[in-house]
Amino acid sequence: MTGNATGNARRNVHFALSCAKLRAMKTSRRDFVTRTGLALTGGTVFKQAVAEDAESPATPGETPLIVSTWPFGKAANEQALATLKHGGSPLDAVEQGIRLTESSGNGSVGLSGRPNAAGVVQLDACIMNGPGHQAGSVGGIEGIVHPISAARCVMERTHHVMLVGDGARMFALEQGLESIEIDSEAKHAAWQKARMAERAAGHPTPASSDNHDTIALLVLGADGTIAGGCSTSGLSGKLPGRVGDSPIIGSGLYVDNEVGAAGATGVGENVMRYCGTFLVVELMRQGLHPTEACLEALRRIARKDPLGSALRVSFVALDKHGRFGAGTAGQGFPYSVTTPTFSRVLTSRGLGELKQVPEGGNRP
Ligand code: SD4
Repeated sequence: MTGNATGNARRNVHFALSCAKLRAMKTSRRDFVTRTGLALTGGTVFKQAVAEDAESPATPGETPLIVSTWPFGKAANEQALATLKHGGSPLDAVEQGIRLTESSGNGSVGLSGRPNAAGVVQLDACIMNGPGHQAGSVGGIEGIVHPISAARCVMERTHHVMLVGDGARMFALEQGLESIEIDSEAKHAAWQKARMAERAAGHPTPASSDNHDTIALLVLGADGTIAGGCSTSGLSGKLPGRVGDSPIIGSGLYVDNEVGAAGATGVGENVMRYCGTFLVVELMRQGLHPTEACLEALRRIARKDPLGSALRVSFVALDKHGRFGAGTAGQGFPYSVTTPTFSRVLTSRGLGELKQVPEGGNRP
């Protein structure tokens, strides 16, 4: 579903953002050293001006602090910051930031994301609120414009944590969330056409392991509360019904208000077998800096996994003290960091070289 097609589709009522009180924000300045480095996204190596997180101060930082995956996370971070400035809570900020990505025409997030093997876009999302350790999630949801808002509704309006498939869609419709009609036949035809065009152009087919990205967005509020969210269309060409790590609490996302938060992007099968973000947060609990926690979690997974460090997995993290970081199993991955005085795409440290390898999972 393209942005245009979304625009043409029939829409239902918009989700109303819940209200929250204005929080004071500190505005201390921090210097970041920038340099040129290599970054890897979707299997493509590119150059950009970056600041390596190894150079960011390890002292308690400026808040609010917003950290997210990939360069497209920067706009989401800035939306999240604006939400906080207008009196929203960290949870509101997470939702609004991710909603921006979901409706931006992003090729891997929202209805403009990657279709599955049947040509249908099935979306995964989850959200967590530090206070009360609340969580909500939707898996394999179809035709809902903002899965992150559906996840929030699950969290706030049901006794459950996760809804999937038709049940998730029916719930989202009942909640009045923005939706489109599902015309699987038309979608399938459009997908086939796009696939043939991609093949003719020599680009990767939708079934390629390089065609997937996820927004995971973490917010540390000025009041010290933490929230996080994650949203994706998942791996392109995935089996219908496949659910990745992104909506799984402790895999694609984990928030512990006493410690910090972590989010994941990459091949979900290589995250969800290890409770990846739970592991990152637990390592931060033991005192590791967010960068080191991300890298140590990746090392542990790599020691066990048949793929070794060729996992195609990256983590972002922040802690209660306002420190942040990221790590990747490859050569460095771009992630976005925003505070009231700073908003930039940085490049993480990595375990090593990225190789073109199978996706992994149970049958690597
Ligand atoms: C998934 N983790 O569905 C997601 C996809 C992703 O970068 O993050 N790709 O497996």
